[in-house]
Amino acid sequence: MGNGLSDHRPLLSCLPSFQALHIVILGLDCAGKTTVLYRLRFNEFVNTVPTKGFNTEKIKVSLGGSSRRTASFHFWDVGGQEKLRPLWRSYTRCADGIVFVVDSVDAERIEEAKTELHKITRLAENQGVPVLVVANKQDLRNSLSLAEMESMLALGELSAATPWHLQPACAIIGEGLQEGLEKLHVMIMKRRKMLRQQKRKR
Ligand code: G3D
Ligand code: MG
Repeated sequence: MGNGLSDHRPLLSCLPSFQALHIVILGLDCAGKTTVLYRLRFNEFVNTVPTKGFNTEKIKVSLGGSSRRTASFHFWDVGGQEKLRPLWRSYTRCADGIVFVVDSVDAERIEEAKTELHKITRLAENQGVPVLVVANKQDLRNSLSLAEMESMLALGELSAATPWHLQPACAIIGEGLQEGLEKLHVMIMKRRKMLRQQKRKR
């Protein structure tokens, strides 16, 4: 666990990390990013404080199925306050995947979430990087439905090159997180295969 207060680019993220996939967790402040990270890390709810820099954890995630396969993910949970968002780009530069957490009850700020999601996926270096959109806080009574989230976040308007999956979740109890990560893993592996094939053809 850590709450790095550095504004510098996480240089370590660009070094070989024993096959761990580099995953950046983004989203507006209070969406539940740190709760997601610590739920995955400790398999229990951890009370959070607003993230001023970033938190990072390497976590083995079970991919389900009968084969008991696991995958190593190196997560970077980056502060979501407006003044910290210009830093997102330095974390996504080497990303294999992005987890974009959205508060499903914060209808007032969903337009802002949409703008940030589209902005980060449009960057040249993020073209084709798979995105797991986590519709978090689905335990709350007035949460938006998945169909509403899909339309309000304009997921259909993301670049055709950007694979995405919208996953309902409750980070407090961990519901939906493993399922979402399995989907993200599949999208990342598909992309890697495609990139390898393209390289061979050249
Ligand atoms: P952030 O890292 O995106 O800024 P946090 O968000 O993980 O710090 O979470 C912000 C608040 O949302 C926290 O509450 C946290 O407990 C709550 N939260 C996170 N996920 C869920 C969820 O799935 N359901 C519900 N009901 N709440 C959630 P506090 O009260 O500490 O601000
Ligand atoms: Mg946080």
